[in-house]
Amino acid sequence: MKTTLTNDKIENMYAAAKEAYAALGVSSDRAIRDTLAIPLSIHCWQGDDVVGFEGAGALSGGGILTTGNYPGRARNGNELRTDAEFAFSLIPGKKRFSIHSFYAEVNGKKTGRDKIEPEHFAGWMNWSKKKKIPLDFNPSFFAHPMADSGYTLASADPKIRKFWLDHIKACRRIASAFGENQGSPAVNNIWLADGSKDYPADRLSPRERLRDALDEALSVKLSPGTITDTVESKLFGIGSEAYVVGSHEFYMGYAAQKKINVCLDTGHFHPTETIADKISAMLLFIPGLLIHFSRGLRWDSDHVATFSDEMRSACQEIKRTGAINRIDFALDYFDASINRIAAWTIGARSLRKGLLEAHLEPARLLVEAEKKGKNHERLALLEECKTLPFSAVWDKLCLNAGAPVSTAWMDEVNKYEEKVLCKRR
Ligand code: RNT
Ligand code: ZN
Repeated sequence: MKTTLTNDKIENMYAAAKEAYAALGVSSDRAIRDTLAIPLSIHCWQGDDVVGFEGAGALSGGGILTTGNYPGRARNGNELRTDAEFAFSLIPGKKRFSIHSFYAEVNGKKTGRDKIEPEHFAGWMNWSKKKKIPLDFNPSFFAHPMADSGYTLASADPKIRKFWLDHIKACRRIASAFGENQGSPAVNNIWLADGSKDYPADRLSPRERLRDALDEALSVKLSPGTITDTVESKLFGIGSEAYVVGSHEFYMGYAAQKKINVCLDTGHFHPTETIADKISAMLLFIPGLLIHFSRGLRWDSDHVATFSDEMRSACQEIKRTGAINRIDFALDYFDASINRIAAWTIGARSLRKGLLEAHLEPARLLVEAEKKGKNHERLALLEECKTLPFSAVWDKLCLNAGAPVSTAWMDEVNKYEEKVLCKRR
């Protein structure tokens, strides 16, 4: 889609915007710089509909579901990496890439999830090093026969529990190898769907078993500074409508006790519950947060993330709390009904926008108004901010980062679709 924005126009509009923000005590140059420096962890699984490389068909189980069959799903590591690189070129600022354990490349050999090793991720680690894209990791407790009962680490069956315990231990070693390889910690995010469709008679025992399993897995010491252990809760999923073992309260308590990070997925709460207000409260008790930006829509928690009020207020809260360096920003959704590269790009550009907007807030003035008891001024300022020339600063950010400005990226996606994606049959 054509954009009429030439570089000259962008610079001129930016100059005027810069003055408008400066009048409120905000440096837009600095906002752009600081925003671009924040790494966004892009989730690999949007690129292949959460199928992975184990030879499975469509995603099944684990309370999550991909729908749609838009052409061009990535079918192997090379396609997924090539697609990701292309998407990265459309997304301004620093990027990371998050992969699941079932994206292991085992060269046709059958390797159980309980036996995967860092060497099965050599392709990923070489790519990561070459492209300077740090990796994050996720054990995969779904889409597997050992997860068919609906229970994994919380299973009452010791054989099943042992299998998943070996899996999580293997995953932590792999994440730590990523951290070693990239010289900075890899986030290892633990999410499991264990739960039940209808009201259980015993809610406690599975939670005790999950706690004990996590205790055992996390007690394995790894090189310091190579891994950030994180736990992700959920309110309900498909087939776990009545009960999820790893609920918010469960992991909040667990993480506070163990001093590990919590992952807040924006789609994992009651449909009217949002995460912004949780941030300052949780950061008092745990070292940090991973945020999975997603978009809940009715029963689904995994629609493409957009520049929504929820995303914007989460970014605002994080900036206000002064906690940017304690947050890992990530995307988590999967939509197979649209071009997958566009899906990545829409979510990531929106999140970058949310962060920029938060950096452009006249924080000092807002706090001053509040301290003086002038809450009408606080509200008035917030309202005025909504119509400041934000898009001029956003366009300038894209220009500075060498990323396509405005709608220009959509043409690129269409060309790639024709040249590359449509040839995958
Ligand atoms: C599912 C969780 C989880 C997954 C990924 C694939 O509800 O949000 O993070 O989406 O691990
Ligand atoms: Zn998630």
